[in-house]
Amino acid sequence: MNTLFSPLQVGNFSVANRVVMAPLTRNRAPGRVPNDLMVEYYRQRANPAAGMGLIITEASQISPMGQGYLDTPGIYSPEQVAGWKKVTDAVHAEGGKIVIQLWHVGRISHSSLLPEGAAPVSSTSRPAKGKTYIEGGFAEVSAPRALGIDEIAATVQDYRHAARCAMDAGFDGVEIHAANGYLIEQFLRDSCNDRTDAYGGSIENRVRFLKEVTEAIVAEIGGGRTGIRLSPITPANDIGQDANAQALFGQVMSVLAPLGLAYCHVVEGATGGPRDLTDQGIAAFDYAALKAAFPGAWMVNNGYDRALALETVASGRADLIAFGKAAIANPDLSRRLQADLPLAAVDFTTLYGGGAKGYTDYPVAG
Ligand code: 8OZ
Repeated sequence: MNTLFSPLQVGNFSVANRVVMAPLTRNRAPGRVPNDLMVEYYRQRANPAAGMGLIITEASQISPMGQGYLDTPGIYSPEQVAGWKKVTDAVHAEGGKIVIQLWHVGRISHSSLLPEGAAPVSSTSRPAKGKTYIEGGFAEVSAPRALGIDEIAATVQDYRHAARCAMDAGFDGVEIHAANGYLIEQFLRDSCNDRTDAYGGSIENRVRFLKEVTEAIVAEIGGGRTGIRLSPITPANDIGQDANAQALFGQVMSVLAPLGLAYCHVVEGATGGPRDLTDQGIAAFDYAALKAAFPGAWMVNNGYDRALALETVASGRADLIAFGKAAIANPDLSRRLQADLPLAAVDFTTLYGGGAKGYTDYPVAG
């Protein structure tokens, strides 16, 4: 029987246990380049005998236009590749595995973060309601501009370039960030996408951008090095609910299934919030139907504690469990879970930005 602590082949790479560090934005890359403090943070969590079987990096923008928050790292320039190479070398020296999350925020951005003060880009020109974090503090997101057809093709190439950069930086793979109301989801959901061209309207059209991005990355680095993250019903970032999320994500699975992806990572419920949204009038979602349609490994996330994680892997409902706050506060998370030691709580005041405090100073147990 599989347990949370048994190894698994995930596409082209193997993991020593099923405890995964979720992608976690920390805003500690001034200049957008990974630095030595980040090397230490990931190194501390990398040895699977105590830490994670797999690390997913913080979301990393694929291009200058893909950035939406202050001091998030990129994966498109030679300096960024060199910075990430130090991270992957440190993780691999500990015996760990690491993939990088490829991110384009779309309309969840602010002009002050973008080249020449440009407007953010999206599937739509309608702004989201919400705030981002820029130089000096929180600010309303800026109104976006809808991408033209030729610009969509160029953005797909930016994803492909970023996947190549990830390989040059020594990553075991990439995770496509198609969740949480960012660019890919801005195309997916009919609550946001108001296009009338081949990328809007029908479910097939709205899934087209995700399909082209995923196919381009798979052509560049192979399906066995590619994962994807989805969040079918999250209300994050003012994305709104799709009129038929079950059918939409059914089509996403039809598109992904032939591509031989390493894994699919699903945020269940509201990102960082309740797992069950039916009391908010949001229809219950059948995640098992998606899993049944996907041939790769199945990763789940959102509010998993020890008991739910153990039961979920043992029952076969998922293969891998991604932990967010617990992975920040417990560099030795898999050892604590295995020995049933108490978990340290995360300090919310040091999540975004800052230095070593609340980042590399969380102790191991004992
Ligand atoms: C928290 C703060 C900023 C970004 C996500 C990348 O929700 C994020 C994110 C989370 O996927």
